Amino acid sequence: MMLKKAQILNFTKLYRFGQPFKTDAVVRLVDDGGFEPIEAPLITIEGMAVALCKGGIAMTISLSPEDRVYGLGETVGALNKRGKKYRLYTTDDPVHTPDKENLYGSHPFVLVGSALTNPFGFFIDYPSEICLDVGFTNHNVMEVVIPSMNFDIYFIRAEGRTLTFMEIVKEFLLLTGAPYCPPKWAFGYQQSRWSYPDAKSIAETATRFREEGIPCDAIYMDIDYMDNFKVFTVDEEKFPDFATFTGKLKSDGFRVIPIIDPGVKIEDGYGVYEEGRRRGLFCQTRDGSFFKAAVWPGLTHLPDFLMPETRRWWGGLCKKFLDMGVEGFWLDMNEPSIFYTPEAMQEVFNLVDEIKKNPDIPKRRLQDMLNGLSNNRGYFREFYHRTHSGGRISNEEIHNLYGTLMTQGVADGFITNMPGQRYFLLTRSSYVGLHRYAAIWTGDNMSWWEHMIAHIRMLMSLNMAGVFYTGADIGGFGSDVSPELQIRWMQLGVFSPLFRNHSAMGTRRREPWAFDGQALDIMRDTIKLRYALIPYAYSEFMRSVRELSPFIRPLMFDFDCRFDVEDQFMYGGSVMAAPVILPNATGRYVLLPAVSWLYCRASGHSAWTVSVIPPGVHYIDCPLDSTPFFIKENSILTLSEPVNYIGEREIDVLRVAAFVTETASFTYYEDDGLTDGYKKGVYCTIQIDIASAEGQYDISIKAEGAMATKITRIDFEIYDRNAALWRCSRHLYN
Ligand code: MIG
Repeated sequence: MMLKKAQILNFTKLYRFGQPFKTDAVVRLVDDGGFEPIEAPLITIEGMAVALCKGGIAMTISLSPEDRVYGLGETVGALNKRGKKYRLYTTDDPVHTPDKENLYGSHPFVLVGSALTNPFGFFIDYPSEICLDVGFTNHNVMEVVIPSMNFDIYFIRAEGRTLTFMEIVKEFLLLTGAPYCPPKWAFGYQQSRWSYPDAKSIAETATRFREEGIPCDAIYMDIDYMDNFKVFTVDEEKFPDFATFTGKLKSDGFRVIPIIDPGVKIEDGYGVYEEGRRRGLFCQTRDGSFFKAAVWPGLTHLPDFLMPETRRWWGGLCKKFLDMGVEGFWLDMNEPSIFYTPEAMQEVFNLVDEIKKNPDIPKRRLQDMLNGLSNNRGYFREFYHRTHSGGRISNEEIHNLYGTLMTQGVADGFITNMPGQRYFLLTRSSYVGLHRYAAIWTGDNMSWWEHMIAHIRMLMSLNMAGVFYTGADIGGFGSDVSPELQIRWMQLGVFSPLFRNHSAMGTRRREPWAFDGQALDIMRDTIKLRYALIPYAYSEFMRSVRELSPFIRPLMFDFDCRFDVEDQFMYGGSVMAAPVILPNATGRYVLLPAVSWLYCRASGHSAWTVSVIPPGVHYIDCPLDSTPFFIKENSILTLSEPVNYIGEREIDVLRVAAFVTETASFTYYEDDGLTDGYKKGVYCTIQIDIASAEGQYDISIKAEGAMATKITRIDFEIYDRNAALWRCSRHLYN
């Protein structure tokens, strides 16, 4: 076994096994001289037992009873990963039941520890399957199997002092890079559907939002906008004048976000196909012919995104859409998803022929064969990518990178064609490193109450993996939704960075007006609450990115508490969300750690019922028409009047809601929301400090920065320990 070791950053040691494939996950690279060889036969590293297993390596870590295991990004299962098996192998599985081991992304970053032990983290940089048995077979043992001798493992732990979970995440982000910032409008509400059939129906949907007075910033175009599912085409009959269409929508405050799938339809005369074939940019089979995979367009070729040339080509193809006013894309099917291959389908036909001749063959065999068609593991061993050294590598060996490489191509297309501008980019499949230039959504969930908690868990786990801007389809993608579930899910959506209502073909409509009048009113109020909170959410999101600390995190990360709470989360530093996630409930239990909390039951953006609740476990009332959240003792929230879309008008009056028993501070943040200027310091802040002083409050506000703030007045609503309200206003003279 070839092994060497290097110290990186303050708390990270890299162990390099063999010659790993370069994934681009890590930004802090070590050159060859930075390593020291490990000579002795290896039995343990950093307390993990290492053994040869299945042509690769098995690592065993013993867990103490109080250890929590967090991380792994996008997976099915609890926040604390203990008690389940996971398989990191990207796949398009649309049924996220609790027994599933893998989903669309691979995020091999794990945190282990508790308040009693010295927490540590590790990241295995390896782009194909990793299997983890996290205290499933044996509650006190975690086993990690990597079927390869070539990979990097980064081990994060401090010597002589204890790292917190927050510090471990920060170290991981120093290693892998700062998270992506979408444009500010991405914090608005977004409407999607598979599919709005044509330009007319999208325009009508947009108009309806404005007529109903429901804020909305983006509308999605699912696969039916294309001509016969041919990627980078637009069906001219359904979308006759695309540039005028996007321009009109933009002037009403809507961004249009088309979907892009990787499979290129095999069809003579179709330019993308012909160019890809001519330039040899598709994945090949062993014999050097282009690999054929069936997806939505029928038979397609899959672009070989491992080749920089293919990524540049793909990024360039996006330009046509950017020129027509598109400012965001949504990338799907990039695990990659394969419905079947012609060879696999031929086997089905053969079996059918056999059954025709011999009726004794059990029909079950046909059923099993059909079930095994889509995304059969064997397909990924049958096609190859070309490497930069002119060799080739099977998809199986770098499987988890496919979606990330595709996304990189599109991100570079934006950066080249819209220099200095922020772009909106959402992808389904992902690997570590993608968090620097794109966001993900969590795929095809269902309209099940059970998937609300799955959404909350993924928000927290993905934030640990650096994907701060993320979310699940609000209301659930597959199956029909009840108005109650849709409302409760929208109330969770208020605290989901990506707040997108999306649903599958054939399911009940989800636009707020598709329900009864009362449901519509509640949804409008809920979305307005989201917009009212943007001055807070955006400030805290941008701070999280600057400070490399997760925007959304479990209570355990902020408080020295021993409880695993999976259905409450911190949303920035001042707010805890505690959505109602059970049917027919008019309230819920909450665990309030450490301090007192101001419970806000918000029916809309201004009608709040508030009460102060001491630390402990409490049952809180929360009828269907109200969104529950908590303001932490001695913290501050900044709000504004909701707008119909971000940028509709300048926010010049800030509303501050604060719960102050001693002192509280908050940094309100403002930038143009559209460019990368923030990276060069082009933003401004208002430092707000409030101190309680004998039934009064001392308030100090201080604007700073390279830009002048637009805020001219701040209206304060300060609650004391009895929830008594004190109001005042302050002017800013810029
Ligand atoms: O095979 O484009 O996850 O959001 O609406 C299904 C149609 C393909 C899966 C995506 C979903 C999208 C759907 N797509």
